[in-house]
Amino acid sequence: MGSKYLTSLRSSNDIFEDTDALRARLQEEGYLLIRGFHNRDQVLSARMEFLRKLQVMGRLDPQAAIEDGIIGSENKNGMWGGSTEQLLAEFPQFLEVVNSPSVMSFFERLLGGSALTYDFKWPRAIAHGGNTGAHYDVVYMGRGTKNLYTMWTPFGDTSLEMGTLAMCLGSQHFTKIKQTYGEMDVDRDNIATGWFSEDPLEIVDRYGGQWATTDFEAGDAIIFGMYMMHSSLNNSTNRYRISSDTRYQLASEPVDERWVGRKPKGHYAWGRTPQKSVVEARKEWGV
Ligand SMILES: O=C(O)CCC(=O)C(=O)O
Repeated sequence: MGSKYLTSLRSSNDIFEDTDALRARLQEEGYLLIRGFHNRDQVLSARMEFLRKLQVMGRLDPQAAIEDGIIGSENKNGMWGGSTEQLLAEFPQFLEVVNSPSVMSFFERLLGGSALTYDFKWPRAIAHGGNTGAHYDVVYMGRGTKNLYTMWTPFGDTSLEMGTLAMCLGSQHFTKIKQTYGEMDVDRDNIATGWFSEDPLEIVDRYGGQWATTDFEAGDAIIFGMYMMHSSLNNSTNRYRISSDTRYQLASEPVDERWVGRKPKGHYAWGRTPQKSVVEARKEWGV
């Protein structure tokens, strides 16, 4: 932290009421970090839904208090990506947080019109050693408007050591990467993982930019666009890092049909063999 590779994210709470300033910041810096964006008590109730699920799955340390979310001996993630119907059955408090009237009205204000959220959402509990490689979200959900936004919400106070989300500042302007990797679609091109790189330092050394992250508290959220490269830090603790990523856009713009409706079809071709590796693809793209 404080090196050429990693700095702190800045909060946009000071301009929260100023829609033009929020838009300008999102445009210039690629993200909006809002402290206390959600109701903290609701976030903590949703956290308990995930913890109870982990307990039922036998994933928690049985000696520890459920609230602590201590990872059990199998050290397995919980990945619960699903439709509104599936999530409503298991995690109704979670949906109350990410679909809340205040979240929707924020996106309506930011985007300047009626907003919708993709039905498919990605809550997850990341075990020790887990992390997410560097990627643009567009490669997973780029078939509708590109004016689509991700909101990442931690469900619990989440220190750097637990594996917070990190933005690559400046990556929204990596023209060559946007024109090659950024045009990829994992279901069409079937490139393994969809991650551009698992080496965050390589990106800074070759393309510039600087990674930025912060400790998060329950209630905080970060919002960013489809061409903001991001990854997560490693969870180096014995506690689950619980978070979700959810998506929002103008209702008047085209949607990526894989992620909306009662039974969204999701990724339908990605993962079939043979897959191309990103290393091979990057050679072809020249990036
Ligand atoms: O939570 C993570 O590890 C990754 C989340 C992510 O990639 C996203 O929010 O788009």
